[in-house]
Amino acid sequence: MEMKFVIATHNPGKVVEFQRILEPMGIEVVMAELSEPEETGKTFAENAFIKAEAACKETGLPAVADDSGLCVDFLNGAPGIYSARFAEPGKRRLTVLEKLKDVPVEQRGAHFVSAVCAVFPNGDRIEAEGKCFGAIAFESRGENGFGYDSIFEQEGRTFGEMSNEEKDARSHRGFAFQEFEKKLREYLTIGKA
Ligand code: ITT
Repeated sequence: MEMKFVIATHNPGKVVEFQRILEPMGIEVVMAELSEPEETGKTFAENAFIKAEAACKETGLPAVADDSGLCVDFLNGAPGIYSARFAEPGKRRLTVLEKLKDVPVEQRGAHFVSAVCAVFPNGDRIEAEGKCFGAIAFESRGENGFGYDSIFEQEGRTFGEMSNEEKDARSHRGFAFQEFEKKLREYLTIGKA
């Protein structure tokens, strides 16, 4: 498909993932100097829309954003939409590990959520969401990925220990963009009809 999107994120870990997921779909990814809008939404989807809309308005180009986070069962879903603002920078993973220090394996369930939103200059929007389920490890393992990847595990391996392909095939963002691709193709087909 022939499509160009500004990627509305300031997170370098996400930039890498947006590029490697979107480019094989035939989507050209454009970087721009963007201001950081306040994420005042109450849901992942609302915050994704806020970021995509701001970037679209600033650049005049279609823009796509992701709002994501880690929801830990034992912490009643925290940090959730506050994942990027939870604890001090550099201490977020350790804070989660510390809070779950004596929590047994059966109670360490967690999931990641990614809400993706694209906004077009005419105001149209496409939304998609992905989730993936796993558990909080007892210690940080693996160097790949970013954010909470090294403490989130599935079948005994953390996302930090997986290759890019393995993560994308099972991650919240991978699933969100699979749905996004479907909806975008429909949108483009109908648009041309
Ligand atoms: P932008 O808003 O600029 O995109 P951000 O980092 O502030 O960047 P979010 O508000 O969506 O993004 O916060 C999501 C946080 O959740 C992010 O900073 C990570 O700590 C964590 N997170 C999201 N997806 C993740 C992933 O695939 N692996 C590990 N951690 C992830």
